[in-house]
Amino acid sequence: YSNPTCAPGRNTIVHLFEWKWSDIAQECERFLGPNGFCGVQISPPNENRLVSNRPWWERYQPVSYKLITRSGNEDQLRDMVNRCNKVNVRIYADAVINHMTGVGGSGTGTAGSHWDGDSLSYPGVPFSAWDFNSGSECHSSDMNIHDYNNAEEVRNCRLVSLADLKLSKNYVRDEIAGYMNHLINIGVAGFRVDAAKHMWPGDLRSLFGKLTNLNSGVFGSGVKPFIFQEVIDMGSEPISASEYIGIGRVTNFIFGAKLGQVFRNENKASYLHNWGEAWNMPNSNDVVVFIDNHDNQRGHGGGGGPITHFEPRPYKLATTFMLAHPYGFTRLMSSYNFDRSNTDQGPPHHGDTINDVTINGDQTCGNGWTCEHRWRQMYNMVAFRNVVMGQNLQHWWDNGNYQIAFGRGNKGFIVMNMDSHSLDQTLQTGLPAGTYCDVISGNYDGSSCSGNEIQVGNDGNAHFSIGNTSDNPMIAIHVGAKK
Ligand code: LM2
Ligand code: CA
Repeated sequence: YSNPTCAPGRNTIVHLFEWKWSDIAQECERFLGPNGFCGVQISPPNENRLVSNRPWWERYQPVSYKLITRSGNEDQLRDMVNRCNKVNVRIYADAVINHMTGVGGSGTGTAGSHWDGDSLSYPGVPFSAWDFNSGSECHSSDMNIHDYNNAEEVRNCRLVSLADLKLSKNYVRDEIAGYMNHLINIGVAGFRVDAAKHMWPGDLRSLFGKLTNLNSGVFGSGVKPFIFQEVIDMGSEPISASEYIGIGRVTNFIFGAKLGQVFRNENKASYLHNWGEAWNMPNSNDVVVFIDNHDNQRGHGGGGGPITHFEPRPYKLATTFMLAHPYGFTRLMSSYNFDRSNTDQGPPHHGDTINDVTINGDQTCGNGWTCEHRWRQMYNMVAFRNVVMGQNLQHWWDNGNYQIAFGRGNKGFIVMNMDSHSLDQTLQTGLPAGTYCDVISGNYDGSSCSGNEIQVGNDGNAHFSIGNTSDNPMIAIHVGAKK
């Protein structure tokens, strides 16, 4: 389940957090397909609890596996999946399968199903009390998780009082597998598995064993879904991401934390010369990497203080480094603007309806949507990654401090200056001679560069100068943007 199943030549997904299915369908056609994105991580597509003021996190409280949410209904989901697949953009669903709603209270969900968090009754599935972990499995005083040093408690007790599903039970696995197989049948390519740390690796292995192969009409026969498990492992708890490797990929939270330190100038960029496994991270092919996610960008999930779109300069640098470097399968975050003193704030909306994503004349988004993936530096580096994929990192250069450069075979080269003085260097790029567009300062339109040009000589050398006060203190060139 570790193969991302991207269409050929595509290597990065983007989390279109809280987008409507109709907007994602359009985004696949007008932007993600043409710009070489592999796919989209979508918000949970299944029925969720209605919470007053509609915080984003209500979608992490399932009521049933009916495909009706604020993002759209099943017809709209199908239309999105079909239209995205048609332009070679895959859909990865966020699977919230560790739990149902918070306990206590009752109500109806986004598809009209009743739920009762006192008696643990979810007739829309149906699940009832004996499908949840109880005092026989969970031994904490109030059934909640308190001690992250106790693996059994973390997996059998309630995460923030969310009714904890008993995945050791075959019936529960069958209902969840039925939901996931329904999505597979519709044409999704895989899943982000929410709260994987809170489920036993063995239970997940059995559950995934019940999944069907991807829709052969789209993917051909015998292709398994891509599965990446959200395991927050910062290296300090008994539950480690390595327990989940082999079942599928895992989210690498150390990646964003460590790069955050470098691009906030708290740890020298020159140390990145051996970035990857040598930094005590899992193998490249076992991880999904990212700078921030929907939780830690607002202080949820315990991930802590990553660089986000609120700090655009280091965010663009860190993302560019991630996309230029061979380590991991890359995911971009695409956010909506929110008041940082309100970590609950849901997406832009009027009443109960999520607002459309609007597109400005310069390709950026409006209506409250941040669309980091539409920033030129981001999407041009997604293309860079596609061009250099499979090429070794070579010609590393640094000044022993915060200036670094490296190449990817004879396909691409990048130079970054996070120092407090300018960079003026002639460097070996490994690239064929010619005139290249710097894809950070501008675009290549097939014949000319709208930004700066870089000359690579017959010896592969090129001269780079980057001021230290620039908004984008970096230069990236690749053979796909050569005049
Ligand atoms: C995740 N990963 O393991 C998600 O990435 C994260 O966003 C989810 O938490 C979490 N697991 C459960 O799916 C979010 C949010 C929480 C929120 C839950 C449930 O970060 O704050 O908890 O979703 O909606 C909320 C309240 C909490 C309350 C709980 C249950 O914030 O105070 O607990 O609902 O009613 C009493
Ligand atoms: Ca659990």
